[in-house]
Amino acid sequence: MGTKRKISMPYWCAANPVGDPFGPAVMDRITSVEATDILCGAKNDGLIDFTAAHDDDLVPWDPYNEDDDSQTGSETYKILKTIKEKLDKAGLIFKMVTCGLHGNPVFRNGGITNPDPRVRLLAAKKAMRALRIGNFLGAEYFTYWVARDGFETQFAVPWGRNYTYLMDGLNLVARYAKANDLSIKQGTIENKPNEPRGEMYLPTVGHAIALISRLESPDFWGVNPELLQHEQMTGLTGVAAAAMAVRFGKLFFLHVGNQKPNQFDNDNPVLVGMDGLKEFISVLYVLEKMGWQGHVEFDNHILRTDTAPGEANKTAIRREFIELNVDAYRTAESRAIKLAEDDRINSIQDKLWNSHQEIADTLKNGDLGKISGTNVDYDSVNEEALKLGSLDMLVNKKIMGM
Ligand code: XLS
Ligand code: MG
Repeated sequence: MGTKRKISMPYWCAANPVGDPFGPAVMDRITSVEATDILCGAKNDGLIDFTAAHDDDLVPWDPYNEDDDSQTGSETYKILKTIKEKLDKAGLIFKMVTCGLHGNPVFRNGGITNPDPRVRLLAAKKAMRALRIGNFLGAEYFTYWVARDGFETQFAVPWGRNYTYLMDGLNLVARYAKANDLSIKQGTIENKPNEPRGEMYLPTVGHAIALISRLESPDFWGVNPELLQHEQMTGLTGVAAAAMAVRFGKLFFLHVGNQKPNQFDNDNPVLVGMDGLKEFISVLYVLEKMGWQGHVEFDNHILRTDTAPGEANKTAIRREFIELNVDAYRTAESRAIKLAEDDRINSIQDKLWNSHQEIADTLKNGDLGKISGTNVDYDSVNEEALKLGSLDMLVNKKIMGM
């Protein structure tokens, strides 16, 4: 059968007007209410199941009016109410909220790890407001991605304390969600190696999982790695990252897109771009084999070549972008499921992984005397060639539909 996963398309991807460091936005901008209409349309047509947003994707932040989300007469409340009504009507589930701590210039030297306590306080209050907004829309997850919590200059960081600040900030999120009985029951950490900072404090999935073990409520927290982008930016593989997170019960959901290894954060749509086809199918294959039940969330943008200004384009191109991503994701997913069900691959793996069960049991049971007393014939083990190359060729041919 295979797992047909639920799909989330966030506001910041669908609404992205696609600027880059070398040129301004190409697409006409849309409001959060217009973005809601595009997303609800995609839900009505069976393309997506969930959505997600930063606080700033929905309503602007005014640090001098920090409770505007709760004041029923405010413009902020009116916009949020309109969005909620539209989402409810379409049955589009608002799955995750995240707090934007990268855009506003006050956070240019970091949000929750900023060495200046005044900035950390602003970040904490903004995060609490984002949690309330998420609760209003029924979000289940709060995501912390490292944003500007990082550095370029080694001597400007209060090392050690920066990780204490990080833990304090994340502990506050979990405490606020629990104390107010918010709809948000879980948090996720999204690692990234660099960009926007030269270096970030949580560059890998392993860093994030290690940090979680030191938090006040480790069960509240998991990870949402962005694959392929955030691992492959530094040449790491998302396959091992995903597998480790699943094995530790920490993969809450996945951000997906495409990436050419060792480049800037490409954020290409799934499968689109020079590389990544086999790597992405491999990630989905591993998740299928490991029985992971979570959902995927796109985190990518329209190729700049595929954007165009203009009133008609602003809706049509964004809609085509959602269709392209869903088509690419479902294509990769169905190929991954076929590979997981392939008898030849399964029987080769069985021979590689499930031989000599008595020895495997001895090692698993860990009885020191029994391990010392068990012998293998070194020469016969050493003289076996594994033929992993032909397994890989078989997989490649199947990916190519041969
Ligand atoms: C940036 C991140 C970001 C988060 C949400 O690289 O992927 O978009 O997913 O803030
Ligand atoms: Mg992401």
